[in-house]
Amino acid sequence: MGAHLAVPSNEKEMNMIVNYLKFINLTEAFIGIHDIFDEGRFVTVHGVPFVPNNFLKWSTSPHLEPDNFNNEDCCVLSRNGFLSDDACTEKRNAICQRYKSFC
Ligand SMILES: [Ca+2]
Ligand SMILES: [Ca+2]
Repeated sequence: MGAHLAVPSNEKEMNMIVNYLKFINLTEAFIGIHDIFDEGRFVTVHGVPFVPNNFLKWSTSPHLEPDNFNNEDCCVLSRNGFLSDDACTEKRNAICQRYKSFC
């Protein structure tokens, strides 16, 4: 029944999040990937190492991400579909994910 910061697990989920960001006119939002515990080793909220894939990649413009600028340990997904590290203390919207419960 719980929810957590979203971690898109396929292209369909990724597109759903990006389309939602566009729909509510947000530039970016936090998702469930971070390197809080071990700098440079990004993991999902499930504790699984994050490896960029064909649908979820680091941003390369205007500069290469992740850059850990001022110790950024949380990740935001932008509406252009790319990932950046960002300060966990930034006041931003977050995309959460909840699973259907089975009765
Ligand atoms: Ca970091
Ligand atoms: Ca960054």
